[in-house]
Amino acid sequence: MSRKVTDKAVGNQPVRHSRIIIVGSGFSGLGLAIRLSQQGRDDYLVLERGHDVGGTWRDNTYPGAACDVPSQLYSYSFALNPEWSRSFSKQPEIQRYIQGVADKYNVRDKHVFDCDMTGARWNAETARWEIQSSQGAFTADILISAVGALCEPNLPDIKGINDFQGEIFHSARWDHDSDLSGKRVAVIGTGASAIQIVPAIASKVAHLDVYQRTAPWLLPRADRPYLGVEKLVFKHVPGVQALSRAAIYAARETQVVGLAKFPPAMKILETIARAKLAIEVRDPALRKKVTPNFRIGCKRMLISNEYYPAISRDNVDVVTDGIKEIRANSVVTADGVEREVDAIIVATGFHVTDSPAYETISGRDGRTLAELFDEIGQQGYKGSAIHNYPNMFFMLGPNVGLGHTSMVYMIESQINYIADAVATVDRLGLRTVEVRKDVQDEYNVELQRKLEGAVWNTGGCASWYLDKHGNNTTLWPDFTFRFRSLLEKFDASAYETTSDQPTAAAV
Ligand code: N01
Repeated sequence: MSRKVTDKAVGNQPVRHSRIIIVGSGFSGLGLAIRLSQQGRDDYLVLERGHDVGGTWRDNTYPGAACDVPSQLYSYSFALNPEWSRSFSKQPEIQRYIQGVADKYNVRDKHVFDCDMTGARWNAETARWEIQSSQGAFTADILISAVGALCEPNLPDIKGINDFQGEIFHSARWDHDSDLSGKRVAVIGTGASAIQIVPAIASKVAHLDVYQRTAPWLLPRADRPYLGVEKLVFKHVPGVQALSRAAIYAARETQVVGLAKFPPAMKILETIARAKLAIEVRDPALRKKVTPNFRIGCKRMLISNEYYPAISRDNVDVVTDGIKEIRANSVVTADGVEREVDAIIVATGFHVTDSPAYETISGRDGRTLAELFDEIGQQGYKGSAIHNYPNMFFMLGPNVGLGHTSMVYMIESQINYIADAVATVDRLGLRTVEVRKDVQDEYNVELQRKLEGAVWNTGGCASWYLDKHGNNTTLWPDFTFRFRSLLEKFDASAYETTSDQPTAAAV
């Protein structure tokens, strides 16, 4: 821990140097910052483009936003919250929880808020990352990307969309000045965000058109408020909350059998989903429209008790003809029908495998991550390192995503690994550390082998889980406890290292 945070001027430009720079302060960046602080470090900074911690939970403020993983599990293991108001918390409560954790662990003063990283370039001579940002230049010995996968809104390339004269905004950039009451509204998309927005606005708009490209599978949402007595027990009886968390974890983990190992087992969930559809959508024509045509689990399974009743309302239409163009005040579908609207909500997801952030990071050979991924697809090692990007680690990198349980569990696994990596670099006096190409290649061959039979690859759907090469570069294909044990310790032997100290050797 020799090099600390310092300011120095290069020419007229002040350059701030920090031993470690974390980019992003959502669940992953914040959690890692807390761990570094707990290790007694103060030689790190967190650059956060927003004005607060929270990441996707700060940004997604659309009506109805809530988590589809129970809060007992969708929270840090080191900061259990006995005060959750319900089993599946809504966005404001989750955001308050994250803010509270940042305060409790006193890491806010390690943050530079409103600081958008616009570029990062590896300088082999100085063995440092040179970072450009909206708040000037920084350098770091170790750079950690914690920007997340669901942060860059994906705006659909629909003819005329820029000429629309009414209100138009993405689900993750909700315009709270907009009052949709009594208006004719279109929602484009029927993913996890849209199925929460539609019930939240259906009763107050005059008319709602839901533009569905692919019908999603929906399962029941076992959501309920916690009783006061339950909260008291969580708070005062040791072990009960941890036990509840473990039970939720174990129940969710059983889904891996069907999702990744033996997709025919997904029939059980499909039967439940079909029954729900039959009960909640009474109109046969509408039911036919919203019946999915792929195996459940291939795309993210959604949970809602309110979506089907909402689309069954008289003032809601599900439109399945593709959108041909958007005009000044209307949406026109492929069948030539023009529907007038006052507002359009674009709930079309995020740039996951083609994040614009990748264009800003240049590695050892000068290539950006975007160029590399364009050629070979998103590939990394343990979701945490990428060959050609020395002294750089990734939170939520390639193949860390999940469709069935809490991402916070994966995040904490990566925190273990990356915090240990940084400690190892210090302990061994390493100047550079870069994952070996042969190790990374072998890791990815094994990942893709496991994914071959998984429902995401074989279930007959198109999804953002697969990249343009047809590879699943987003999801972890196994039980999550295997990921946890794989990342328990930093494996320096998988890395090429150089050293300041001639005697240092990889362990
Ligand atoms: O985005 P999505 P999301 N024209 O990509 C459609 C997390 N999350 O924001 O299925 C017309 O899932 C697209 O159609 P299709 C969660 O991880 C969690 O809803 O590709 N339609 C799809 O219907 C989730 O997976 C929570 O055919 C177009 C929709 O838009 C992730 O965020 C809540 C289109 C996009 O669905 C993303 O969810 C919210 C086009 N050009 C989000 N392009 C919870 O925890 C896309 N679509 C509850």
